[in-house]
Amino acid sequence: MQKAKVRKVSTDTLTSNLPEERREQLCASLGNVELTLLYKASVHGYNASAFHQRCDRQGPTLLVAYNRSGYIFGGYTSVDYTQSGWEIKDEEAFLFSFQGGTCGYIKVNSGYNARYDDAQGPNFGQQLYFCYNNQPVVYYQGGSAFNINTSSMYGKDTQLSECEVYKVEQEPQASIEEKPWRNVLWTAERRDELMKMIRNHKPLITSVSRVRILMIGPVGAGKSSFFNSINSIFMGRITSKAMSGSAGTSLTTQFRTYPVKDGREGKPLPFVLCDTMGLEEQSGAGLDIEDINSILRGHVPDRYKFNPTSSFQPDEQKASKPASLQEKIHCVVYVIDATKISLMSDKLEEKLAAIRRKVNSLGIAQIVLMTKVDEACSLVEEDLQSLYVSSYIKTKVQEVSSRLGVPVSCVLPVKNYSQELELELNCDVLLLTALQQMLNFADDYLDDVDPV
Ligand SMILES: Nc1nc2c(ncn2[C@@H]2O[C@H](COP(=O)(O)OP(=O)(O)OP(=O)(O)O)[C@@H](O)[C@H]2O)c(=O)[nH]1
Ligand SMILES: [Mg+2]
Repeated sequence: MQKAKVRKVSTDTLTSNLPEERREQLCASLGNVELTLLYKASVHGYNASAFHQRCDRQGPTLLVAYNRSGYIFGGYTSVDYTQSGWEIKDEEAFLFSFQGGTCGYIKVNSGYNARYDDAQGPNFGQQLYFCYNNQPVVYYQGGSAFNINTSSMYGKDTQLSECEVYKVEQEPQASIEEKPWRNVLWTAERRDELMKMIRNHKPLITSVSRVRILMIGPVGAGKSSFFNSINSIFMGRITSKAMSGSAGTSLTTQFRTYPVKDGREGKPLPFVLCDTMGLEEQSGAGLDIEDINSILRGHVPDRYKFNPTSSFQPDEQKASKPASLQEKIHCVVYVIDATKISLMSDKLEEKLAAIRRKVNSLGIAQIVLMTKVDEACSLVEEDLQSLYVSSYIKTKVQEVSSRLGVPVSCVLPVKNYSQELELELNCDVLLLTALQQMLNFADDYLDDVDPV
């Protein structure tokens, strides 16, 4: 359910009730899509046959319900309505509800019986029925396809004021810019040159033998994967030393400082990638801003286990004398998932802004690594070399730059290794370019820092 690129609701003569901002959020979670309004209950009737007449055999659809208490909620199914009388398996099905400015998503369990495809009105998992009994109501009964809380989903107000079904279609192509907006040489020579520059990099200050780069970002953004990807390039094969994957909360729970070697028997490279637990929007969950402060100052040891409810307590003796410059962080990298930028909540944005203020106050260099560009744009998924001609990626880079308040030139899009079994030249070039830039930025910091 990712792949973002939006716009356009084509409504023919029907007028959509879906506010622009809500539509954009939904589109962002659905991918490169266009929405066409097929059915509108207030016009066509809260009536199962009217619904089927307009919505059967239309491919993927998004149902959006509205109640009088102001809730907007519904569900997505990627499988046609056909009145087959079968239980429908649909691994992509999900439910959603807007709470405040953010959209909550609920996955329909493992895909089986995501819907019962009968002649009645729309349902999800034979649990949540819309236009139930041909009435403007929503009806929920428990079951195993998913678990919802009816008070947070629709404020327990079962009376619908509207119910709309949209056809969801992939936009044919993201548009292509005539000229690339950044120049990259996608050649093996360039990759080798970047590797050589990184290998031979000498931090500006002799007391610092390795540049320490700290990765910070929301859960699942690709922090650990970035380390794995860089490690893979220098090892010459895909590696997965840092645990990566997806879970509701951060998979990484320890502070890890990863040196990278130049090949299996090779020398350590002049940088260390520091991996952290993911950020979460609530306070008391995920990585804590006080912990970040201690990491920046070089007080937190490798393998320190984060505790979201209490921050790192430095050893009193150690904390009283400042850590050496070598132990401190020289460059902070904000790792942001390109497919989640529009969905980033205000709370998370505020948390990131607070971290930025902290990092700014210490004068440490900062960069944004925008990951999952392959998932964000179908053009790029097909060919990574389209990255800098994709107008969609360009808008995402601008969006992340304005949400985080960093210049566009500090946003570096990459695709991490995630499911590949072999290294790929284009991936390497982008990842190495990003790493090289981190080393340069760290140099700027070291150039300016007081060595004492
Ligand atoms: N397609 C694609 N998948 C990616 C990319 N980067 C990461 N992933 C996948 O995204 C998921 C999360 O990646 P992680 O590296 O574990 O993310 P993280 O930021 O370390 O997450 P936490 O430690 O849980 O906070 C994994 O399944 C990765 O394979 C990318 O650039 N493209
Ligand atoms: Mg991780």
